[in-house]
Amino acid sequence: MILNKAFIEESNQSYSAEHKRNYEFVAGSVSKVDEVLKKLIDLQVAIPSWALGTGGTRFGRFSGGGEPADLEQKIQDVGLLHALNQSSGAISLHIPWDIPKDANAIKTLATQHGLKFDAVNSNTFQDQPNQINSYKFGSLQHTDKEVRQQAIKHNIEVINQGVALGSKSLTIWLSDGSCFPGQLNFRKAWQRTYESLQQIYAALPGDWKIFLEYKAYEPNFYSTTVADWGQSLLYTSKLGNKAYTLVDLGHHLPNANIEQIVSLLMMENKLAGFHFNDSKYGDDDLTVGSINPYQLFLIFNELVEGMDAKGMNHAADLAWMIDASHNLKDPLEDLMQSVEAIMIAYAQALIVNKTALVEAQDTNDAARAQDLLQAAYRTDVRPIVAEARVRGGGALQPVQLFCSLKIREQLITERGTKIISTGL
Ligand code: RM4
Ligand code: MN
Ligand code: MN
Repeated sequence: MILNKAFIEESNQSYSAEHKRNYEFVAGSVSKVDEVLKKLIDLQVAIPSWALGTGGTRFGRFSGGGEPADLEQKIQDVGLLHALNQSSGAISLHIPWDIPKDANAIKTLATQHGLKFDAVNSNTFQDQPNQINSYKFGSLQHTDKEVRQQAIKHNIEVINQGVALGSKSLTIWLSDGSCFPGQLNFRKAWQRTYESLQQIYAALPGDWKIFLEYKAYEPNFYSTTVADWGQSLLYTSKLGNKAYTLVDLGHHLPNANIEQIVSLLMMENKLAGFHFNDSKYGDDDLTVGSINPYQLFLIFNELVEGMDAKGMNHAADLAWMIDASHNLKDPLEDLMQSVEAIMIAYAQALIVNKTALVEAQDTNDAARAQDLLQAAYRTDVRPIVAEARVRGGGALQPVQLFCSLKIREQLITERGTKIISTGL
């Protein structure tokens, strides 16, 4: 389904007077608003192919209907999102959930929708039908060399799939670890994992990067072989300058100071980018900004500060990806809300009075520093984000338009109610 541009224009027209009032009000209090708008228009957030269907939990799955049946339909769904918000111009694939049968045809389809391919993700946390060796006791860390070889081979195949699509990076998330004390020799598991990663690293094309996620627990509950940012950084530092640490917001122990982690990874030029989501307890994969939008703002504040200190291009030098998937909401509404939350946090970080903040920090004025951050956070930047969307060709109110055009109903008519798309 392709969205008719006229619907967007018509809808924008109906909201335009109200928007103009709101935008002029906030724009008047923001310095260099045009620079902020430009940065917002440039930032593109990759949509995970595994989040376009209704997510399940380990207890069950309640399908929402009209889910994409194959990769082509997933690309069409991301195309819809991008048409509405003009900020979802990339897709991140999970292999083997989404193996392109004809890479050229898929690439052409993506280009028609204005989409690029962000990092490709490997999967050695599930056994696939016809797989010879099992990952029950791990993949890259496994005690059996044959299992490790199989997992290495899979990662190299994923790189090759990515090359065919024009992707430039491989994301590895390992579920490897142990559930019981004594089950695993930590040092040997680390060494085996490192040697496996070295082989994958050696297969990277010259202009490719490898991103290594960490996760504190789940599905292993006693130890994880890449458990935290320190462990990921140890691997990526030893691997070389094409290896980076990827921060998934849901992968920390409760109350971790993620913004500090981000700042230090950037200092070391080792921050790959993000898997954005939100959580209350663990790897909840909830809509970005739905639980703790202040933390998201603080992370963006460090990002903007760190990227500017290093002269980085905000849109191009880090990987901006969502890794959220929900079992209640319409997946497309959920993803639009996630992208919007990212844009809001980014806009708020861009309007922090940096000169004053540096001064407050240098003079140990903690009260002033707090005021400065919260002044930005409490500014309602939604009209600025909406203005950026309209200038980029998107909708002023993407979620409302999605609902009023009855897009999900149309997708259900086209695809039926019984399809279960691959993913979580
Ligand atoms: C993991 C991790 C990975 C994602 C899988 C589906 O918890 O976040 O990035 O690929 O879930
Ligand atoms: Mn992730
Ligand atoms: Mn996760």
